[in-house]
Amino acid sequence: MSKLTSTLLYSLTGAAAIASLSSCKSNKQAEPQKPMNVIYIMSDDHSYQTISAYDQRYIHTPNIDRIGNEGVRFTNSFVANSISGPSRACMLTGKHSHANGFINNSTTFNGDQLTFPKLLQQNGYQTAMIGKWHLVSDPQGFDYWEILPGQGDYYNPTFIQMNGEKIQEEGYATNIITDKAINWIENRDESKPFCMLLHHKAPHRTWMPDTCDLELFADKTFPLPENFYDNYEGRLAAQKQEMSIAKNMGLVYDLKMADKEKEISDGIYEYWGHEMYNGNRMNPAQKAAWDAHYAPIIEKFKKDKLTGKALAEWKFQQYMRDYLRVITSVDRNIGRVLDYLEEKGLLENTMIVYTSDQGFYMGEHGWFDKRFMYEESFRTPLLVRLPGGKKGDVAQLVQNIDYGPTILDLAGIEKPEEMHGESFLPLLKGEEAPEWRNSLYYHFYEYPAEHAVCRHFGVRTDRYKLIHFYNDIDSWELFDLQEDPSEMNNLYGKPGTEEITKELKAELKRLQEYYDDPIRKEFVIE
Ligand code: SGN
Ligand code: CA
Repeated sequence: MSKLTSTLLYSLTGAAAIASLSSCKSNKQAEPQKPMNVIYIMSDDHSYQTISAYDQRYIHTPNIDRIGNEGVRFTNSFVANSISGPSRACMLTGKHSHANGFINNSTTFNGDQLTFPKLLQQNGYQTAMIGKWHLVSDPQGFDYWEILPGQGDYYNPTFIQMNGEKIQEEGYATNIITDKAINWIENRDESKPFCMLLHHKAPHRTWMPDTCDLELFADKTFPLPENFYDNYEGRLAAQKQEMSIAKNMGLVYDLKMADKEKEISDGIYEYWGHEMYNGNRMNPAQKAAWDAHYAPIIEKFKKDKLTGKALAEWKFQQYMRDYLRVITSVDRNIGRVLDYLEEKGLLENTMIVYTSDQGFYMGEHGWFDKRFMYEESFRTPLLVRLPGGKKGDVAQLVQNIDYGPTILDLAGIEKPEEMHGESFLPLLKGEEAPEWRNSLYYHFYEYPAEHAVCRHFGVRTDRYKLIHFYNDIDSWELFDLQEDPSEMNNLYGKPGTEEITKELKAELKRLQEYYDDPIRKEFVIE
């Protein structure tokens, strides 16, 4: 591939060029530009399937939808590495995992490196980070931060404060994180623009609902995804994974069947399940509400003695109900933030982002969790409301490495060269689309580890996906997303795919060079 044609990926102008373009575009008297605030709301493991702006099968999320309805819904939004810490590091640094160093959840983030909040802070923004952080080292670049230790707890969560002190708050995490965020905005220094990162713990495993939401969806039966009983034929890594609802989702731990007699047992983190649901985490009122809901379900579950498919499907239904209850609380709390901003007149000068650290499986392929470069976990929801900006869908391929450059662009700060991502601000403004990337690069490293998803890297175009699984496995997968959106039919090596395989391998190789991923020296694509 020649150097010229290799600009397939980018010919996007830098922030400075965009600024100068827009400054000479119009000769009408420009309104005095208020600096734009930013509220970046990110949940943990929130699937696009469970946001009604994307999918109406399961739940109605009016408040999250509002962000998209009054702004932009990205229909092709992806992460660079589908797991929490790494995804957060990509988002903060604008760089792929190999370059920011946080490749898996056992890494410690090098907080001395450049991040977009640091640049905003240096340029007069007031910055804050509240909620799940998950990068081990203390946050840097924030005037204020208050974070959950590790994954944090749903009930009566502990927070680490800037002085290193830990405090335990009474209540439910999603409400408390929202309270803290609103409180910080309310008491900020109004002479400066602000950027707040509001990071929910919800809806991360074990999907514990707030007491007021426990009865929701109780009578609902959700349709099983078509490929719930996938046998993973032709997909070796999928055969090795341990994220199956039937086999790896715990009755006690995940599905709250923590009976006092401890008769229900499947060996999956049971001790921790009993600690969470029968230990001292909840206060008496919370515990009473919890038991009022789950005790009759436990009793019936014991009586029914389900096995095989009936048990797998019961697990799926319980999982869906709890997950959607947790989403209901996220949606309600986003409504609180929007109402607050509206009341304070801040909707006019604040860009609001809603996203997740990655997607999640709602039973597709029989799974929960994420990690794979398959669509459900590679994609992530992305809704952005920019005052005065575009309303509608944006279909360009965007990735979480683009968030930093976009927010910097909005603040008029030039993107540092080391950032891999690109500003999609022009797309948000509805300006004539700049030439945009035609392919995305992905690299997942967390193996061996929980859920046993093999290491892999790959490339996705608007139609095709090529993945290479490596380490203790050496396999390729090729999917035609147009013909096979559920990625059930691995076409790699099949007659007739030679040409497209060659093209995708060349593109993958080019991306590894472009982003300078050292894996290309260990594994040469041929
Ligand atoms: C925990 C979960 C896993 C999950 C990882 C990563 N187990 O280890 O199911 O895949 O987090 O999730 S749990 O028993 O502790 O819930 S991530 O979103 O934080 O990366
Ligand atoms: Ca996550």
